[in-house]
Amino acid sequence: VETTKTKGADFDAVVIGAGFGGLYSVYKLRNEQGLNVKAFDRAGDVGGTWYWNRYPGALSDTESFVYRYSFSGELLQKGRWKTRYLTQPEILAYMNEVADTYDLRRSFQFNTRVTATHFNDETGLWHVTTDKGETVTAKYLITGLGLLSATNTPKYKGIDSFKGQMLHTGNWPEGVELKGKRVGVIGTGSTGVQVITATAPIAGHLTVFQRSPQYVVPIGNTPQDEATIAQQKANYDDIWKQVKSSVVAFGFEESTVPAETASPEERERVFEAAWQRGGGFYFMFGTFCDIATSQIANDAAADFIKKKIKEIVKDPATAKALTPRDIYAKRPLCGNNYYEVYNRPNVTLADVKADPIAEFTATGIRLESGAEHELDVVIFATGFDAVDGNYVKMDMRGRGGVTMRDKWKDGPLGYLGMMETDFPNLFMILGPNGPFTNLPPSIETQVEWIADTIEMMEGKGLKAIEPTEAARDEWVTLCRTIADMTLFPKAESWIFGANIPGKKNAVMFYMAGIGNYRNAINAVKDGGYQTMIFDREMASA
Ligand code: FAD
Ligand code: NA7
Repeated sequence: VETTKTKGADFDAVVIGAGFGGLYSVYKLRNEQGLNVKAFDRAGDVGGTWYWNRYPGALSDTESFVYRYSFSGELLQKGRWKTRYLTQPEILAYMNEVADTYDLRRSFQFNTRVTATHFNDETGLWHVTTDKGETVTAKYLITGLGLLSATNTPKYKGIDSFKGQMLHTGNWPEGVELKGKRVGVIGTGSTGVQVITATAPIAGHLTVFQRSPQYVVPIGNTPQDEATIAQQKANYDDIWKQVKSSVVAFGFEESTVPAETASPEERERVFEAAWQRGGGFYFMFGTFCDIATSQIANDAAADFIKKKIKEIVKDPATAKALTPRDIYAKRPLCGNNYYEVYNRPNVTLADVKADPIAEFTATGIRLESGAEHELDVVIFATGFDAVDGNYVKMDMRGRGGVTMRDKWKDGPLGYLGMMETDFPNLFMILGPNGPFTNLPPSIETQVEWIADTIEMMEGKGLKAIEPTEAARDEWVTLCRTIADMTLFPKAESWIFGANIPGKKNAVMFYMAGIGNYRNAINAVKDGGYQTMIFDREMASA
């Protein structure tokens, strides 16, 4: 059992979250560095995203061989999967295996929500308070709260009068039975696409309430044979090297060929091959290099998908309603025969942009036109208050009592996607202005940087580290500049906070890829942390 090194503190570090980020933090800081760590999660066990999202069809859209940690050769060789993508039960089993292998669970207190984190100027410690009424103190605070974790449920008139069952995909209970039921799904993002395609074959009737039509390419979730898996396991050194120096970290080489200058035949050939191969990020980044940056290239990709919708969907009015009118610049989606679902006799598409939801009634949903949809179950696939959602839910206070809610009132800010001014020794995993990639490799990258930084602090006997305002501002400006070089800001989605009513539009990601991101953060470390202030109170005294 570890003893606390920090004088006057209960623990050296508090970790919040038991997902990929939190688990690895406990491993690095406790198992490797011998710090005394206390960790919390409001969930009943490990898993994070994969603990909460148990809806039918829940699946990674990162391929199985790279939706995992890279740090342990032992874990990599033990990896088991059957298909190209991982189902939620497989990922949850994997997270449990990680926790068991490294004895991580004993540092966690589950079913415990952290309600407040206050930095004490006098002691230089974090005071972490939970919904159980207890407060612990620690020198370091590592938050792995998840960037797609605070669920968003729209408020509808009459919602309390609905007598059926209401479920959010991101908080899915055990034992839900949809077979034969009249099911309504609100939302057609990544999650909606998965839950819709999984529910259509089992529901008595499925009504999809679609606000924005989406570009959805096939996922291509084929079985994977043992030989392919063995080959991937044998090549992990090269695979991770490629992943960590790539852009989106999805385990394929991004294209270097522009669509802008490709002939129509060449575009058709490449898009068709990608359609057959499957994968949302592959379709956007593996086909041509300019789909996310050139309007011409983007139109070409969008037109290809629109043509597919017309070919697949038999009823012309439904096909039209399913056809996106905006550009192709949200998180790229993929699904299992998504558009085909709408050819089924038991599926109805309700276009709630044309005819918005007016209210919930006791028996279902009434649209503004007066049309009524009778439902036994309503599934909210309405997404998350992304990136800062779980941060502003907590009462977070830094130096002088400054609150995070106040600092981030015009949008969340972060230095290197991990730190914020006036919040010393706070390290946010997937915090604002971090990388936009397949996430486990980015999470590992950040946790390793955090652990190295803490090791440096302990080695030098330093008390506090925080970024300068100039460095933070420069990073935020850089993220804005990079985002503006892409088409992403032109589409309304959670990537810029557009999905939450009243949320200010802000740049929340570093979009120059994991390779550049790793170089940038390692330059700060290797350069001796010139952009940081150490032991600020002592410096000014
Ligand atoms: P999470 O796994 O979200 O864990 C955060 C944890 O913090 C949660 O367990 C939560 O309960 C806890 N927590 C938050 N606030 C508090 C508090 N105040 N007190 C106590 N506990 C708290 N990413 C990909 O790269 N590829 C994919 O294919 C992919 N598919 C996804 C599919 C779905 C349905 C969703 C929702 C997300 C998907 N993601 C995917 C993103 C996914 O969230 C990340 O890949 C990764 O799991 C994030 O890990 P994390 O540890 O940062 O956060
Ligand atoms: P998303 O991508 O934010 O999708 C949410 C969906 O819900 C989207 O279709 C929204 O329509 C719709 N929505 C949201 N609010 C409403 C209201 N009030 N009325 C009708 N429809 C609404 O969330 P996901 O969970 O699918 O995916 C998030 C990420 O998690 C994903 O990228 C994966 O990484 C996992 P809109 O498009 O805003 O018109």
